[in-house]
Amino acid sequence: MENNFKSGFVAIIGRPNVGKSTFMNRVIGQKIAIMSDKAQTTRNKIQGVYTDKEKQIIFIDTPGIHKPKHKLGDFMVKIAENTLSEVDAIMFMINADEGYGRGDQFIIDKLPKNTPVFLIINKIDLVTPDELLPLIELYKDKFDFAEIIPISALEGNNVDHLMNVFDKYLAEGPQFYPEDQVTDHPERFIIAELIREKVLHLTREEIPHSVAVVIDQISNRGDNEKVLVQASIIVERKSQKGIIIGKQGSMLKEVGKRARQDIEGLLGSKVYLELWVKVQENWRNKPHHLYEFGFKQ
Ligand code: GDP
Ligand code: MG
Ligand code: K
Repeated sequence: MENNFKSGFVAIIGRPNVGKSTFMNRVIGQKIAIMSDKAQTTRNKIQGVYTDKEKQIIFIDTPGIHKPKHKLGDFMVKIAENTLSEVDAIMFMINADEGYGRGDQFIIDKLPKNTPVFLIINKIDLVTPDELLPLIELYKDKFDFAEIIPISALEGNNVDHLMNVFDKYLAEGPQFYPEDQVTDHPERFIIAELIREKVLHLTREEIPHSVAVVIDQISNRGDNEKVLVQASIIVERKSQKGIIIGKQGSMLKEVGKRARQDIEGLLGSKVYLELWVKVQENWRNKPHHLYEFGFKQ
């Protein structure tokens, strides 16, 4: 079994209300229902982890690319684009009973050419096959989709098929998350991602995307039910450390302030956040660090 185990990251994108959360809840199942409830109330990236005997898929949400009407900074979109080019596959979800819209064009324009994109036509329970075919033809012209798969996330039609199709696109890889730890581990990962996001937002071009965040500890402080989160921001060079700390610690303070607000939203409690910045040269080439930081190669 261990020999051929596959794993990978899949980004889910699409306009609001196309059924992304419904799909996640169906695929992830009851085990992390509580977790996915939380995920919907926040802007975090990790939506859920699917594990079976043969594979593990980490589904990632890329919020920056969801909101074409929003006044997004170029930088936010860039983060989303980078995420899209780093994953193993992209699920671009559309609504079977809605036509092609500007929101869809916005997303299609941002799709990378080097990552397989699945067009997922959701809510097929609402349409007839006659209505489905013209929609498929329309989208076929817009982009070179690796797969076009109609599903009903609500009723489950064709979802098993979709999960099998992923096998073709995943490489052999480790089980990043223990099967029975899905409620706990993703939370740590999400918190790390939230902190990393703030670093990227605030530091702009000077800091490459090679920044990693490790959660050292999450515990109850005992006073006022505050949760203590201790985390390290890992960079590759000393100069980067200086930038992240900022003048008299001002940058790190701002990162901490913004991250704390998001983490409080995620956990639903007051948070005391302690951040350190550490230099770890060349961490990207060390497999055990990749695992620890929740990255894939
Ligand atoms: P998200 O914003 O993309 O995460 O969309 P949600 O998962 O929150 O779904 C938006 C609405 O569409 C909800 O009312 C869902 O019940 C509904 N929905 C999702 N998938 C399906 C489906 O396959 N068929 C039908 N009929 N409704 C669906
Ligand atoms: Mg949702
Ligand atoms: K969502």
